Amino acid sequence: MTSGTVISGPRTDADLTLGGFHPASAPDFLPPSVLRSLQLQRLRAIVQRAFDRVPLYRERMRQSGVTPDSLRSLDDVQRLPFTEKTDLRDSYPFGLFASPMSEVVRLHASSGTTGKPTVVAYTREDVEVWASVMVRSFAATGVHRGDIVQNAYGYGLFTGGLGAHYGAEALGATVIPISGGNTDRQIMIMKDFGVTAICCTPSYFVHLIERAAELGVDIKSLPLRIGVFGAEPWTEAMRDHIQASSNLKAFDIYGLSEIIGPGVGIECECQAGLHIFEDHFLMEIIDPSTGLPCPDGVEGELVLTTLSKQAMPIIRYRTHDITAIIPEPCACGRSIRRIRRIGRRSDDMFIIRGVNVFPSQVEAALLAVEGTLPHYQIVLTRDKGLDQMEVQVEVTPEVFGDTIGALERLQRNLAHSIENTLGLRVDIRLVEPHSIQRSEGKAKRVIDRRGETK
Ligand code: DLL
Repeated sequence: MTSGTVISGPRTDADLTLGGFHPASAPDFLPPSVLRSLQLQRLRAIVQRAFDRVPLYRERMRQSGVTPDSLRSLDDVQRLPFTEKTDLRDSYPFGLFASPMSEVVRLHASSGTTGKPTVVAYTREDVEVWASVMVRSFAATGVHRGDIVQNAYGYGLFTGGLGAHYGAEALGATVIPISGGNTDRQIMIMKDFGVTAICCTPSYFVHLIERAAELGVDIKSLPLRIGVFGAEPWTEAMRDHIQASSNLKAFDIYGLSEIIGPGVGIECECQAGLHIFEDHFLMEIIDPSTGLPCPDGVEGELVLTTLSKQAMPIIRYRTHDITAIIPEPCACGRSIRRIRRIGRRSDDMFIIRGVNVFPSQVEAALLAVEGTLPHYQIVLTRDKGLDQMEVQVEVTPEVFGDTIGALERLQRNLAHSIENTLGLRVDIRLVEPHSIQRSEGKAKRVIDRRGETK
């Protein structure tokens, strides 16, 4: 048994349906004081490992005058230097590894927007810990042995596919490793195999719903119960759309390759924030401009430290994901704390005529108006030095066939909804169904052409 797997607990019938996994015996429910001392013990060990084995960490710790054995409390983590994505890029490909290649059993990589990808490594134990947090993730949503899981996250260097695969399999569910894309085949399999749970990005699931309708498949009549959606920001309005157009319950799953992949955190059946698997990931929320800690409940940037990853420990990683710790305990009884849904990244923000805009605000404003589909794109241009923002949004086929007057009314309503949210007048372009490119993975919401125009 590895540190991440289930602590032995009662063997009941429920145990058996979960493939031997009993949620109540998982570290999700540890008394907070036990959890905190486990975290401190692991923090000290991992910082020592990073210090001993990774020159970059040793150098940084020396510069800031911190030694691993000077960490006396969890708050002492704040004395350690941050790690940025550029550190991973600068150490490309293997410079941050803390294990010899003979112990590394897996590599993944995430394609950055520029240049070389960032590479991440796993020992056998790391892969087991990853599977264990994914087991706990699926179990939190109600997936169990006997479920048929269609895994439409991309397999390959992206962590989504294999991460969800190992977890679902370890839980004892039946996995269909279909990967992303080939939408018509996805729908055929979903129907013919009696799929009960699906994993993919929320934007891809919206596409699947729409394509199923075109193929005459009524998603609502299928046994599909649970959707495990993540890898990109989405809104409550999007969840409402998904749940209303299918009969499944849609859960938000969070993760990032640098930390482990999917399975850093997930919503439980209460759907009220994401529980972070704190026994493996130490979280902090900081003010992104000062680097200082934010009190619970206050929004800031999520900073994560891996507490058990052997091949590539990551200390105080600046995720750029904006969220807040939810101070109240969850009704599910898990003691591991929750964060709010990640609606945005600090580097997603763009500024239009002095107003800070996040794509998720636009999504929420659009979906508040009936008659649109959650397919939209924001196009930024510059005209005579002035920034322009156009929101292209697809309308439903019924609306598209409507009178010019009705379309103009919709356009006005959308413009108002966005103006109310952002305090900014933007151009709205209603486009016909299917004209915005569908993504099989992470959706691209913003096209910034300001550099191309005058
Ligand atoms: O997207 C890992 C993953 C796979 C998560 C499948 C969930 C499901 P990366 O490609 O490294 O890893 O991208 C990580 O994606 O820093 C966030 O900005 C964003 N992200 C991931 N999950 C969510 C989510 C995977 N649930 C980056 N909500 C992160 C909002 C998310 N953003």
